Amino acid sequence: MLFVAEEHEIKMLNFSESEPMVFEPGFLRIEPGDTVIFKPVDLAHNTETISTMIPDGGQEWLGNINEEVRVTLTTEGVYVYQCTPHLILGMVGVIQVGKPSNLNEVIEASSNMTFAVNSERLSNYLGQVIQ
Ligand SMILES: [Cu+2]
Repeated sequence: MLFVAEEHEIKMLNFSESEPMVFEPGFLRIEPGDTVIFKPVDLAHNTETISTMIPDGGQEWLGNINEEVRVTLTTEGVYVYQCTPHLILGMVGVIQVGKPSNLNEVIEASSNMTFAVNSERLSNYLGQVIQ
């Protein structure tokens, strides 16, 4: 079978259908070598990896506010990222790249995080990871 790398878009939004301050989709599963593009659809958001919640050797990224970010993920694992100004509002997202070898470490690290609102969001996303 021929492997073709794909591109996936994640929108940075003030509102999705039912949730405020949200990445859409907030959980994304891709194959190693695929590219993710973060689209600043609404203003005042960014995307930044949480360094304790990515796989060993995984790519980190840090976007400016309102900046479109394009990242190709080749290292397998679970990546958690945030919108820095809205982290306290639970504006986080999860990308699963191939096998989720670091899932337990990420779940453990997530237990140290506190959010003012949308506090179930991160655990909901992590619950969608497929072993
Ligand atoms: Cu934001």
